[in-house]
Amino acid sequence: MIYAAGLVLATCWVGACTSTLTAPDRLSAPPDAVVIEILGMNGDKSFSPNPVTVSAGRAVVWHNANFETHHIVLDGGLDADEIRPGRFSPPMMATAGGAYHCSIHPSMVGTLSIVEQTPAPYNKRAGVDSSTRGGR
Ligand SMILES: [Cu+2]
Repeated sequence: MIYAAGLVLATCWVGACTSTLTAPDRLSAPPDAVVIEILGMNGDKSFSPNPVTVSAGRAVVWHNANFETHHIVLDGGLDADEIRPGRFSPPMMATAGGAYHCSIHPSMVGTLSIVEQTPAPYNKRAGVDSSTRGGR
């Protein structure tokens, strides 16, 4: 049972799958992910870098560098779930930018901008589509 669960997580870790959205509190970020640091409750300075611009399709993770638990929600619907101190959110596929905030501390606000880039043929990933959004 434990081995099976670990295998599923490892599979999702490499690719993109919806079940990653239910597995918060990762100990590390994917090597190609864009990391946004959660600094604490400080308005639009709660996150670094902020605002951040990410190429379409890149994985984005939040790292909680603060001593409190935070819960990142994008206004467009993506939910990065609760992130305990020192942990990472599940990787979120950057398909739509916009404002995001902490649902526990609504004063914590940030902006994620997505820029389209000409995709190289080998860069196409199967399974990255609208089904990776949301999760709840
Ligand atoms: Cu918070």
